[in-house]
Amino acid sequence: MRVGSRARIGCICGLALVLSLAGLHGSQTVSAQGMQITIKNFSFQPASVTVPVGTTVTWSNQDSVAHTTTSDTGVWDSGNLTTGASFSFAFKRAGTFHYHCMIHPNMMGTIVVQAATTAGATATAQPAPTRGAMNDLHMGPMVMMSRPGWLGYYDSHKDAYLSTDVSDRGQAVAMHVNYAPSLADMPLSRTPAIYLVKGRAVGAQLAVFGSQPGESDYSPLWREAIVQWKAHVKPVLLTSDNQILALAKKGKLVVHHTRTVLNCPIVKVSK
Ligand SMILES: [Cu+2]
Repeated sequence: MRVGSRARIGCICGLALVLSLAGLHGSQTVSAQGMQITIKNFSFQPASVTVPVGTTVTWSNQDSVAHTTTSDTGVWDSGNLTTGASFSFAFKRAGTFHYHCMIHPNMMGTIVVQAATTAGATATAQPAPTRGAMNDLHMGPMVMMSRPGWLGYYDSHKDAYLSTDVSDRGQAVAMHVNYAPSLADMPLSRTPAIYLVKGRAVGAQLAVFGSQPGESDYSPLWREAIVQWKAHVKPVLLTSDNQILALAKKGKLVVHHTRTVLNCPIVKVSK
């Protein structure tokens, strides 16, 4: 829900980290020997990766249906990958390579291939590119790091976010994030909602945010609202909180507001 007068689109980099989230796509992980991308739940996971030149990227299909990994510009095409099948491609030149699934064109991904000197295989200390207040606070040199991220909807566009801590122990284990019970003490009024669809949903469903950076009520601490479609209703793609609340009013779905708080900073806002 848009609360502020204008959404401020700009640098929302964290102070200490430069997260090389490429574009607006999801997560990334870099390993020295190669990059593994899983095709699962009708998505490329991670959807965006940054790798050094020379990296071999391998896609493995773990879905029950066939998919392809197909370069938007004809650089590679796996053909149909059935369940359990994989395809590898060695990236010999730097550049940004967008790709998709031929069968499900809404499945998209990006491979950013960087000159070897700029893509660290592990977190590497780099000289801070700018001098400023943070250097006066003795935070040391900036480091580059890669970590998983996700995409979520806010007012019908996609934002990229991280998930780092949750107040529920079971979810912490399931999501591989920190268990932080004290997050639940955050006042309700200070935690905008993150809507998570449970059970039946369309394949491309993502989390839906009730705010984003630039809005007056934005906070990286979100109160989980669980959305469930009524049994007789055919799910549609949910992309905004207004849409969810309108459908709830019409009796199409149920929104269950929980006391669980998630720390999910939005790190990239799209227009
Ligand atoms: Cu597909």
